[in-house]
Amino acid sequence: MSTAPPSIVRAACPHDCPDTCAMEVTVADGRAVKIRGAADMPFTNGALCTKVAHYLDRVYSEQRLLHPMKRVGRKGEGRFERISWDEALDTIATRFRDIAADDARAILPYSYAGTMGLVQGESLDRRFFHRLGASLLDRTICASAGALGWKATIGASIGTDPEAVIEAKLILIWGGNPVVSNLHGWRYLQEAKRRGAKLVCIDPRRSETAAKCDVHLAPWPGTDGALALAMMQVLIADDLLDHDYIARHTLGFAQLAERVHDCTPEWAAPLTGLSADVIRSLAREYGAATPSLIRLNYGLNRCAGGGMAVRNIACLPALTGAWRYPAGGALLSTSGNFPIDHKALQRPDLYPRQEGRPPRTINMAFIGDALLEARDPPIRAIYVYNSNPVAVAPDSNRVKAGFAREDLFCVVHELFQTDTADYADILLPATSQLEHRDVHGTYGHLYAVANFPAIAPQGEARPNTEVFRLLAERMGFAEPALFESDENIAAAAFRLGDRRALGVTPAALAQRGWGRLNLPQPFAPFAEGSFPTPSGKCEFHSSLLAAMGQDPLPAWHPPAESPVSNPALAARYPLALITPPARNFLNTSFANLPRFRDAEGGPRLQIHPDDAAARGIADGERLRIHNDRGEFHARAEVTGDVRRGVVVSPSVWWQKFSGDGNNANAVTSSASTDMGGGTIFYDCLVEVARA
Ligand SMILES: Nc1nc2c(c(=O)[nH]1)N[C@H]1C(S)=C(S)[C@@H](COP(=O)(O)OP(=O)(O)OC[C@H]3O[C@@H](n4cnc5c(=O)[nH]c(N)nc54)[C@H](O)[C@@H]3O)O[C@H]1N2
Ligand SMILES: Nc1nc2c(c(=O)[nH]1)N[C@H]1C(S)=C(S)[C@@H](COP(=O)(O)OP(=O)(O)OC[C@H]3O[C@@H](n4cnc5c(=O)[nH]c(N)nc54)[C@H](O)[C@@H]3O)O[C@H]1N2
Ligand SMILES: [Mo]
Repeated sequence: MSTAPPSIVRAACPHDCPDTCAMEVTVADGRAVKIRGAADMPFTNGALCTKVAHYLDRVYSEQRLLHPMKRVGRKGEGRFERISWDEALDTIATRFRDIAADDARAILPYSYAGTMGLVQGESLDRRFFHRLGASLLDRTICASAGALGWKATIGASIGTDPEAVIEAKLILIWGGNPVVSNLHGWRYLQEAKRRGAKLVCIDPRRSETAAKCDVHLAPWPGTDGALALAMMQVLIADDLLDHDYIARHTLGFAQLAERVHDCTPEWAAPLTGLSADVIRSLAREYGAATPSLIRLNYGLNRCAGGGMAVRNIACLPALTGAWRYPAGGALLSTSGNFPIDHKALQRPDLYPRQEGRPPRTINMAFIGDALLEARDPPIRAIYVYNSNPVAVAPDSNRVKAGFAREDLFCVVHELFQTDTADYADILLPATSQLEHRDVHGTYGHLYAVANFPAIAPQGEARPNTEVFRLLAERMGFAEPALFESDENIAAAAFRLGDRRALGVTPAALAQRGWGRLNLPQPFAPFAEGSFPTPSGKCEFHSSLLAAMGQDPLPAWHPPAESPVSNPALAARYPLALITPPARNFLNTSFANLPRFRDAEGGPRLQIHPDDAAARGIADGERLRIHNDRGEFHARAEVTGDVRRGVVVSPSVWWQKFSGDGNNANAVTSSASTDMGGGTIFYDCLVEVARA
């Protein structure tokens, strides 16, 4: 018995993906009955990916957490008992007050990109913990190395307009797998191919994307920096340069030329595992093509030299002048185009100034070490939201040991009972994107997208912002900034009136659901130089790195774990493991729901036939993948899609759905990248045996 005609509500895909789709939700009788990509938003183009097309599975899953709970079992066991919101909030406020009376820095917020929304991801949460004087969190787990390498060279997270790439003639897809992780961006790359562009994929394995490109080059993981240096050497030696662009728009060319003088293809060949001929022809082809584009992604920044690798690659288009063309240049992220006032959203000024208590920052990537080893003060409470650290952080045995500390007070705010939730003392139910207000920038295109609640919260679920308003009240905080409404935060999230202002007013954004940034179309950001670096030039010689006391020039930073850089370790653990995003998961989101688990078919390990034969491994057998840090199990997929010496396990599985209670992060390393304090997930030696 329908009482009202169905209505359509505008929404934004909240997930950590460069595509940030605009969506339309059909609601009938208070229930969301259909979700689809907005047809009028150019980048979304009416389509959703295989995951979010089934977002209603997630919203209405019987696994949703529907009311607050407290732990009754052991930590990690996952046994809980229902309590009221009042009891949950009072418990948290009491514990926080007790701890803060000694030193509030013993309280740690822990969040990442469960939602990329500016309201639910970085507003009242940050304001609350700033006001409390809690430890600050350095959010490094994904992109901090590459982002810094890019920034040192280009100045900000700005690059080629992803809609302009269709006119490119040569495209290097480098350390990314857009068919899986940037599907809407892939549509434009494919259109370029249809118009005659040659696509070259640089990836240690034949990914879904590599299979659709004209050429696939498979370097050893973590060696992209050497490949890019050798390309520069060839461009310079063969004079495939745009001298006018270099003279007017770059800094430090002479020093760069000297630095790469000996980085010949013959030098790079044994490091990368590619032949000198292949490297030389790649460089020559790159130097000759106009316009040429590099679509890089963060896959290549998850290694010890990840920051410098991105930096070296970012130098290439300035040498050839590819930035002159809207379709040329390079693209890592578009996020720096958005006029977002992070300070106004997050209000770091609320942090109390206390004698002898400077703010303390914890690197999220190494949360296991922090929980087990941090002193002055030790971490006594952790509040996790928008993240699943027990499953996604490296070296998970350490992470689990940290979360298992009996004296640690742990709050988890979640939609589902994740691996992390199992360690909570207080577990709070969170709303899905269809149940709260938000507004989004993105890192993969040039449109802002708005999100409106389509349905009432499921059960007693509450948005992040609402929980922080309630906690602020219980803590006795009085600052109005801690109680601002979601609507007001959304309306003020984008700075209006500056050069890169939104092309629409907040009212129009709310009405239409999306709006393109006020940038020319097509947009060639550095055609006339004007790089957002201190010098205004593309900095081959980086003033930023020099000021940080680091090598100011492009350099070779080898992987931490490889046969060339660490032969002793490789003698025991000869295979390089990479664990890239699985098509049907979004990090660990979706990986608990049957539809997506079935589609992935269980944890698997791709291994080359020669490596399998040497270990007596047959296709389909259960394997134990191990090193000194730990082990996980997966089913063998014997395939020529990976190069000899490299094994691949699409990720990130929930530990509790993996059969053996571990996922790939049981073996990944918690060493840090060369810059930005990032993670080295794909820089990891293992051995493999039949389980
Ligand atoms: N379906 C799906 N989409 C996603 C995600 C997901 O989990 N699932 N995750 C999202 C997130 S959080 C992010 S950060 C983005 C991007 O996430 P990224 O981690 O950049 O992942 P991909 O774009 O899939 O690119 C990874 C590719 O890099 C390759 N690779 C690994 N190591 C190296 C290396 O050393 N050198 C080179 N050249 N290649 C290497 C891998 O084999 C893989 O094919 O994707 C987002 N989109
Ligand atoms: N081995 C390996 N490990 C990896 C990677 C890899 O490629 N290989 N990728 C790394 C990368 S790139 C990243 S970005 C990280 C990602 O790590 P995370 O950002 O932790 O991503 P998810 O695993 O998706 O966990 C996000 C959680 O937030 C919850 N959530 C969503 N919306 C809300 C909300 O509104 N409120 C609250 N309270 N919770 C919400 C979701 O239910 C989900 O459980 O993982 C990293 N880990
Ligand atoms: Mo990420």
